Amino acid sequence: ATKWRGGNEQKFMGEGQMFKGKLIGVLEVQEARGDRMCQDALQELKTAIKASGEHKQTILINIAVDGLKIRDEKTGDCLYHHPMHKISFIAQDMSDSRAFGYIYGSPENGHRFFGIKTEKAAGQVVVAMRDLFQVVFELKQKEIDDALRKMDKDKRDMLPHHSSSSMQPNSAHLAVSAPPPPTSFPDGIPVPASAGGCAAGGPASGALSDLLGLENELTSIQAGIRQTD
Ligand code: I3P
Repeated sequence: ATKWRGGNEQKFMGEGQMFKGKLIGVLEVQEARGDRMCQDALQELKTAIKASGEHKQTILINIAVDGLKIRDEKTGDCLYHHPMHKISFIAQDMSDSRAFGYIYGSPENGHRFFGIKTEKAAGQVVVAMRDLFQVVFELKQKEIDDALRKMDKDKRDMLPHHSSSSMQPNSAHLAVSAPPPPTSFPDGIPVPASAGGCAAGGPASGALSDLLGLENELTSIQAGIRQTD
């Protein structure tokens, strides 16, 4: 079961948590998740960098609410910025306590594995990413809740003759206001089947598609939490 980790939000505001490391390499992978695949990718990247005779690029890893940023340590340039909802898997190197990797991407654009050597124990970075998944999940829940409240209010404003209670069944499906532990949605946040159709027209279509985007992000974050548990 997921432990409730309150009070973590502050750690991930602004620059968030920072770790030193080296970029072992980046490799295209076929799947969004899979430990065996990640272990193989790490070994392949390590072999390749060694064979090249080059030093690995030294990096700073920022872990914050807007995602994970990999910067060049010397120049400070941001090399990659990866929002958490597109990080689908994290794997610690089984043969090296100072290495880990994660998969970033989407079914449309493909998945890439990022192999990283850490200055200290890789577990520290993995724990920070897991805690961040939790924090981002809670923030997204709040955003959805606020969006639903606003949609209900807009509907009431636009349809003064409808009682507000007629809107209740719709929002009940999506209600996430009570903060249950994320594992209480084993199959993801239920989105009403009719919602996609509704998005095609009507005054609330913009708000609804935003909401569905958020729901998808929430579902991805949830998958991340489950994986890191
Ligand atoms: C170095 C050694 C270091 C490694 C470094 C290698 O090889 O393996 O452990 O740093 O990588 O060059 P050697 O012992 O032959 O000098 P990490 O442990 O941080 O990977 P680098 O050159 O890519 O920094």
